[in-house]
Amino acid sequence: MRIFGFALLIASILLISLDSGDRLRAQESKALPLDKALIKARAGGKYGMLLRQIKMAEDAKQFSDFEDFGYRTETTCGDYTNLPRGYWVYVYPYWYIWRDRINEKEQKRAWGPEQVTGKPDTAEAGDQQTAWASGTQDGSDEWLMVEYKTPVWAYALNIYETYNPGSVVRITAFTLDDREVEVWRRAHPAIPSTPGQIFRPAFTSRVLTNRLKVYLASSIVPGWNEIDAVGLRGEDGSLQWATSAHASSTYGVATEQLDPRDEKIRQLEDEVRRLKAQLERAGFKNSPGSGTVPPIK
Ligand SMILES: [Ca+2]
Repeated sequence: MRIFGFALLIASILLISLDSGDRLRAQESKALPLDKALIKARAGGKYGMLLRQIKMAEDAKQFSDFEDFGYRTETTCGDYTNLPRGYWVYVYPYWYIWRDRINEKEQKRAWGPEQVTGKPDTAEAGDQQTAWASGTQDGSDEWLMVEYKTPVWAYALNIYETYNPGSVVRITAFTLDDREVEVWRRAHPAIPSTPGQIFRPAFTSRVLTNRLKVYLASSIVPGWNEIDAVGLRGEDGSLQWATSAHASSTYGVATEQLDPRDEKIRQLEDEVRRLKAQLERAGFKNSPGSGTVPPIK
């Protein structure tokens, strides 16, 4: 009887461990193909401009296979640090961190990176508000990240350089698991004799992607190196225009819309300052250790 009980115990331990192994395998098999996962992570087209994608398979325990977690400001998660603020969506086994809520999209700022989205609309070469301009003319090198609706095997970019062209020196593409892969580079900028150009670098490596990063040697190509639009050519001959854009800096930042949360925090800070001032006027001191005890006269 005792032996039977022991055998039963062993059998149940075996069953439990088999079960957890099965569950792990089931979890692995439920990971969607990455292009489908990307669509799901947009939460019905609600989010755009992917900033980071981090692998956190263990979060499936808490969030199952999908979670629209909303706007987050924390900058660390597990072993990951320096994460950008944004809208977090979990699609097993990744967190996707998006910059934009599409339906809250503000008007395009003059010279903002959002001017790069859509078809070219800068008719004439020159310093035009309908193109992206970096924060300074030559103060630093810059980059421009462009995102497209549909991942394709990327073949080339059509870069509409509408002011001081020739600064593009490197292009990378992000794989659907967020690895940055170099697809084109040259050692030096090449300034054309024309005031603008459509630059069409063809890639030297194959990547399935919908997100690319264009690096500009802005510091050594004098003046603002403005870009109006960036088309993505697929190996299948398709051409897409960017749906979102992100940049190292922008001249358009002066008119940037505040995040409503930042505005709320600012209001609260003002309120705290006002209250502090009132307290001080009433004879309460705000210094370490003094608490709220009024000074002795
Ligand atoms: Ca420049």
